[in-house]
Amino acid sequence: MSNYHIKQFEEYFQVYRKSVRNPEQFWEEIAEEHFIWKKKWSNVLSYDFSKAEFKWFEDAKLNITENCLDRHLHTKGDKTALLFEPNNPEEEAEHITYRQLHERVCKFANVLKDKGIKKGDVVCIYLPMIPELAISVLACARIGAIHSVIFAGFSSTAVSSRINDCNAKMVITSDGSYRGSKTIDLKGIVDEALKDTPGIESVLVAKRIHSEINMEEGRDFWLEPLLEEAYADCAAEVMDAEDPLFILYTSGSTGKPKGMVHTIGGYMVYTAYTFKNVFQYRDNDVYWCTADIGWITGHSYIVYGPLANGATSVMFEGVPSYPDYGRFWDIVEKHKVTQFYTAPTAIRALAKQGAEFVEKYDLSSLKVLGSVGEPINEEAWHWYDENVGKKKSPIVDTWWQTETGGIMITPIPFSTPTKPTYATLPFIGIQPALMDENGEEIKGNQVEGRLCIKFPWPAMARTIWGNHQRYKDTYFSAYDNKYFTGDGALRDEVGYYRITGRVDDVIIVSGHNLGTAPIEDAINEHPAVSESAIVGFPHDIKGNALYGYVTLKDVGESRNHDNLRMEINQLITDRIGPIAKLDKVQFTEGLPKTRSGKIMRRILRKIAANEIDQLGDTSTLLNPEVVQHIIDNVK
Ligand code: 6R9
Repeated sequence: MSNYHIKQFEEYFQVYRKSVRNPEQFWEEIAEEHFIWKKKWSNVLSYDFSKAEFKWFEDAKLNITENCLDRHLHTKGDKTALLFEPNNPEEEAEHITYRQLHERVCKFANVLKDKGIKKGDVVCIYLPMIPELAISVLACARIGAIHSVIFAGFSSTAVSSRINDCNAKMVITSDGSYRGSKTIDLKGIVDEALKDTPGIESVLVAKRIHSEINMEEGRDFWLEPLLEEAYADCAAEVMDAEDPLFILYTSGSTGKPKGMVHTIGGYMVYTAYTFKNVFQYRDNDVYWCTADIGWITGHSYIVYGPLANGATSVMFEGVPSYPDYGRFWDIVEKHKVTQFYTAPTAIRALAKQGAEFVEKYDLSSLKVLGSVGEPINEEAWHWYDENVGKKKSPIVDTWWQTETGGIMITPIPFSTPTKPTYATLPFIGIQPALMDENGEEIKGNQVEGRLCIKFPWPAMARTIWGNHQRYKDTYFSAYDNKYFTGDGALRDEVGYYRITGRVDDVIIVSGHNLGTAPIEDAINEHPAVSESAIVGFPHDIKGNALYGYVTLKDVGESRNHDNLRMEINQLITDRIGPIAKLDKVQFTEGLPKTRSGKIMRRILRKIAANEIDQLGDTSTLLNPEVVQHIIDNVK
């Protein structure tokens, strides 16, 4: 018997030990007993850290949508699979049963086929949080097309660079989206992006806001009439466990987007297994993850993990502040949500509004609260615990990444005693290690270091699309035989982990990972800018906000600085999206550099955080005098 559902702390330790003593046997049992395969694997795991090659369930054949949909039809056909809560609370929520979802996915899959999409083709999805987003993701998986979802807050330039990077043939979008009281012209953004994407053959457009949009003859098609005519049955393509399921872009240390590739078999097994245990999902529960499907959290824990377990998964189109700051709690009460999974930035924003927005609603249905995306600070943790969980619902602070595919370090609710700001213990099968600056593993407790994982796990990303070397360099070169996460962490006296934050060039703003390089590239495009450096600084709600240090060319010196600031932020909005805008821009004569010409961000970070007494040694700089100049002119 496999250990699919862990219910006690003692059991966690037993299963954990089993999973690391013999990982292959452990994962084989889970995979065999809880999923449907068309053909079994010849080998559970083969790997080579030095080549960054990892294969799970090699030669096995399956289709993930049969595991997420077809197999539930007999037992749960009439159960709600997706519960869609629209932006406008006056609009009725939509309960999509497993049977209906199966039919809608099949129809959508047939539309994709009609438009020439085949197994292995890449389809970009640029949609708001409406049912068509989940349905189109699953429709791609049904026919073996690779989905590449682009968060619908990205700009046209970001969209076109992602489309071109993965050679997508099709874009799926909508006429627009609702966001609180605003509407966004998504199709207009796509039109702009497609000026520069020769590979795109067709665009499918879902109707959402009923706005007048441009439809290009022969390229753009309204989705609804095609779906109406489509046949409601579509055989699931037989896929290899190691075929790509999707590409999802994440920020890196260069301006080029990093398309993380996840494959089917291992991802399915791991997301399903983590979902079941981290949320302790039971049959009649209503689970809600507030993330957008444009991020990994939505892929793994709105779509695949929940559906593979036959769960009811809420999909919310709107924002936490509309029509007021009680909206999340209104939804919890209305749908009797049992598990609620959100991000610290949302918790902080809601906490700031005061308790009256929470107190108005009956939150007694809640059993488990989750947090993801960035470290949760102590104050936010307690607010969540007291006001939302009423000190009865365990908080699972789940640490993981786009690259890891699923949750890696987390409490198991009702088993692991929680501790504020600690993600606690590794999930089953996960072997963390803390490394020092010399590349040695730091053993024992009450230590701090760089977080690595020293054994493969089923949901790890397999490569970066079109650039395996970059995958190897980024994740497997810092330390031998280990995956390097880019995060720092500490391990306390009992072995609990606390993630301390990024140790690389990624800054997490409101839970969104932003690479400094692409933002600096955008700023440097401004004709008056000579050089720039971005750092994060603490922010009440966003966690971090962006501080830009910019040096100007001679031509810029005389320009009005406020105008320049606006132009710089406009460039960032155009190239990346409004999420990457700078809160502060300081114009400076120079940037502190090492003798090898590297910008010393450590110093800039301290200045931005107003910790000028902690600058450390600046004497080794090439230009130490510039530091005082920057301090004297802090924005
Ligand atoms: C799932 C997701 C990954 C980065 C990660 C880390 C930060 C995520 C966290 C956390 C502290 C947590 N992060 N969860 N830090 N505690 N519970 O967010 O993926 O968007 O790729 O971000 O987010 O820095 O390395 P992704």
